[in-house]
Amino acid sequence: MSFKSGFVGLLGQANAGKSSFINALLGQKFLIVSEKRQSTRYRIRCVLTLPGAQIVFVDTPGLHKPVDKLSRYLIKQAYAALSGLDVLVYMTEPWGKLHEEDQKAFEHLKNFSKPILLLINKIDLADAATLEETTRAYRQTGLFREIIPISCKQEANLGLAANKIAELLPEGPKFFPDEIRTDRSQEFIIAEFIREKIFQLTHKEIPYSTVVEVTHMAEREDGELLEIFANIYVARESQKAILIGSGGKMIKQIGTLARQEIERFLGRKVYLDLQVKVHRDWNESEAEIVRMLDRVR
Ligand SMILES: Nc1nc2c(ncn2[C@@H]2O[C@H](COP(=O)(O)OP(=O)(O)O)[C@@H](O)[C@H]2O)c(=O)[nH]1
Ligand SMILES: [Mg+2]
Repeated sequence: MSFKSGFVGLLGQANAGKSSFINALLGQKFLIVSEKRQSTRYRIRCVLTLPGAQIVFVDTPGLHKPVDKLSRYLIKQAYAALSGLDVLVYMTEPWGKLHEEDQKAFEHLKNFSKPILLLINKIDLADAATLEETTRAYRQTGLFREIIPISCKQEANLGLAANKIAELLPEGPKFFPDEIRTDRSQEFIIAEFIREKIFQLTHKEIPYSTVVEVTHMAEREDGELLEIFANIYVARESQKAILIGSGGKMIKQIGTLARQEIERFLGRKVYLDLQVKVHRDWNESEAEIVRMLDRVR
C-alpha cells in the first residue's frame, strides 16, 4: 500500500476541544487547553506519523462572534488556514441540533472542495438520544464525508478518527521525520504553557490582553537547572497590577503552575522567571497585533 500524507485543518467553535484532540492523539501536550474561549491564537502544526500515513494537523483559532480587533483578526486567520488543506476536520459538540454558529461557519465551507469530516466531541457529556439527534441534524447538511462521535476526555474513538482522516489523505511523501511532532520551537511551547496558566487564573479581559515571550533559556552553571526567562506583555498599567496581584501573589501562582507544566514537558527541573511589562494598547490595531503575536515563533 502506498504512503499517504497531507495537511489537515481543525475548525470549529471555540472550546469544542480541537486542541485537546490533537494533544490526545499525539500522546503529549503541545497545545494549550482552556475552559475559556479563544485560547488558541497561533497556527500550530502537529505531526502524527502512523505506519501508512502522516497527518499534519493545523490547529487554528476557533470560530466565534468577533468581539474586538484581536478576535476579528484570529477568525480571519482561521479561515485563511483553509487554503492548502487536504482534509478538513470540523469539530462540534452534541447539542442535539444544528448549532446556529456552526450553520454560519458552514456557509463558508460550501465551496470547499476537499473532504470534510465531522467529529462530534464530548460524547461523555451526552446521552445516546441527544447524540443520535445531533448526528442526524449534521448529516442533513450534506457537507460531511464521515461523522464520528468521540471523547477526548475518555479517549473514545480517537484511533478510529485518526484512521478515517488518514484514509481521506492523498498519496504523498513523509514531510517530517518520525520523531518530529510539532513545527514550533521549545521556547514557543513554553511561552504557550505560561499563557495557559494566565488563562486559568485570570479573568475578564486579562487573558486576552497578554502576550508571552520567552527571552532567554540557558543551563545553570551547576547543570542542575534550566533557567527560563519570559516577559508577559499586557496592554495597560491596570492589567499589570492585576497580573502581579497583591504582594505578587498572582504572578507567583502563575509561575508555579507554569513551571510544573514546563517540567512535565521537558522532563527536567527548571527555574522560571516572569516579568510583567506594559506594551500600551497593543491589541487596539491589527498592525500592532501582528507585530506582538509575531514575537513568539
Ligand atoms: N467533557 C469533556 N470535555 C472536553 C473534551 N474535550 C475537551 N474538553 C474540554 O473542553 C474545553 C476546551 O478544550 P480545548 O481543547 O481548549 O478547545 P478548543 O478551543 O477547541 O481548542 C477544555 O476545558 C477541555 O478540557 C471531552 O471529550 N469531554
Ligand atoms: Mg484550541
